[in-house]
Amino acid sequence: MSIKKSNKKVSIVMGSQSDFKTMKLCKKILEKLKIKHEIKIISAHRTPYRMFQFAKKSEKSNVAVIIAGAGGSAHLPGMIASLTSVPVIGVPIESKKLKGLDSLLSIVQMPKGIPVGTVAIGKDGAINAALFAASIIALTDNKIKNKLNQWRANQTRSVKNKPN
Ligand code: RP5
Repeated sequence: MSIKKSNKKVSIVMGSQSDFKTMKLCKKILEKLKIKHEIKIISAHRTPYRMFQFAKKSEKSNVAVIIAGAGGSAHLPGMIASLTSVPVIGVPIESKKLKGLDSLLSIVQMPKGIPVGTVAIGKDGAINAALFAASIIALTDNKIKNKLNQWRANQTRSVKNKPN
């Protein structure tokens, strides 16, 4: 089966401005891989109508993957996933008091019926969320597939044989 260019974009959303120091790493990776994306602050509890409108519109807006970062009682990824069939990847933000364990458990423990793909807490998670989104887009976009393979090859090359 030949893979065609899909021209899909990734939506990066987060519950607060304070999440951006983590979520900007998602943006950085998507930029490197030349994947179209948008970035927004959407809070499930502070801006519930914004969240509803965003999620409902996502299927018609050429969004292939939604990456949602949230901290604490992190219901944003699950709430968005309940409103759209676009795949949602949740990034547990490292919270001050519980170091992100609260965020991780909130996101990963979705009851059956509405899945949210969950990555590691904090910056590693943000990077992996972008790479995972890239893998999903690469299924239907050869250019992105090549970019992703190149990125991985560079990573492999950067690992030294011996420590110094
Ligand atoms: C969550 O509350 C956000 O995702 C953020 O991680 C956390 C704290 O938000 P701020 O008090 O920094 O705005 O909704």
